[in-house]
Amino acid sequence: MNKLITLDEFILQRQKDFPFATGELSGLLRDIGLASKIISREVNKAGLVNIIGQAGTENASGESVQKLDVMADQLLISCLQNSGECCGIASEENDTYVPIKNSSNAKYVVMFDPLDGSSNIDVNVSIGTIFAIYRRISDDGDCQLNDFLQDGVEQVAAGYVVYGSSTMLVYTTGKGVNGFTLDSSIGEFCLSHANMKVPQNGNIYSINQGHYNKFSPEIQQFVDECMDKQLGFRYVGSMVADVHRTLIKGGVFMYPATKSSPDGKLRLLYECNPLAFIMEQAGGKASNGSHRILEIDATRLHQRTPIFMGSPNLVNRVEELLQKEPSNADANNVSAMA
Ligand code: P6P
Repeated sequence: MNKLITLDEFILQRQKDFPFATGELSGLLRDIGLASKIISREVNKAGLVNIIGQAGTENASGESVQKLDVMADQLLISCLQNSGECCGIASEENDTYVPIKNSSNAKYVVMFDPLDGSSNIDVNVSIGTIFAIYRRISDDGDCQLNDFLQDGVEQVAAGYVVYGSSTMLVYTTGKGVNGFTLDSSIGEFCLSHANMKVPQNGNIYSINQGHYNKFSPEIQQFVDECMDKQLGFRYVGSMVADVHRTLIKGGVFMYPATKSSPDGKLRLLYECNPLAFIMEQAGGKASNGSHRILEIDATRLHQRTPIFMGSPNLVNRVEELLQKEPSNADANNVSAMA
């Protein structure tokens, strides 16, 4: 039987990968792991304690907030406050960033979507937490907005937790991707998916096909090609679940621009960048159709971006279609989308 390696043990082992590592990043990752265990417990008993349901408030995106969203957000903030390693956070649930006063001189900022896919909570479908860790760029003292408006290539670590048939934490610090499954009997995340690699040639496409009529002609053509080739079609409607499946089984996850959402729906800083970092570290690609997600200029905390990510063969085809010289008809269609 292989030796059980817990997340904490793994993080400490890998700390040696970082010369002059002072353990602060390791501490942050452990604190996020702790918050995830508590969120998992609450998510798994949601139906029992009737904490499902509209909290009555709206988040920064104007979407109705479920009570679990609020709980997850507050839990992550308090764990990060206690860590002493984080000088500020930004989250989907908060209009602006939140300086952490008792560790204002700490080296890192953390951005997260505390409970992505929350509309699926009521129907017991997988949901997730997504996080990105950056080194601050401002001087000591309270963190500043520009600490958060960094391009994705500056991430020092990123990861997600998927609360599904099991709870898994998957993360990278830029030296590969590793997955840990929560063993509730001992309350530990245990290494279950070492050195994860995405299949280079995928055969699953994942998109909300219900929006087909709102897609550009190029995306409609790609979807048509997938159907003509009889690729598998899977769409959960929770980004973490769809990306996790793509990471393991291959394929392409897409949330393109549409006529009503010219920048797509998904958030660059705390959804697309961390998941793109993981996908690239696993040998996949993550693009907005023309550029690496990780190189998109971050200008606003809650900015959106179209995203195509997964097996290189499929992402390359999407980019090829989107970058071909538009015919007159296409050009007219694209301008009509604006
Ligand atoms: P649609 C969940 O609400 C979410 O933010 C992502 O997790 C998911 O990929 C997307 O929205 C689903 O959006 O428009 O297909 O329902």
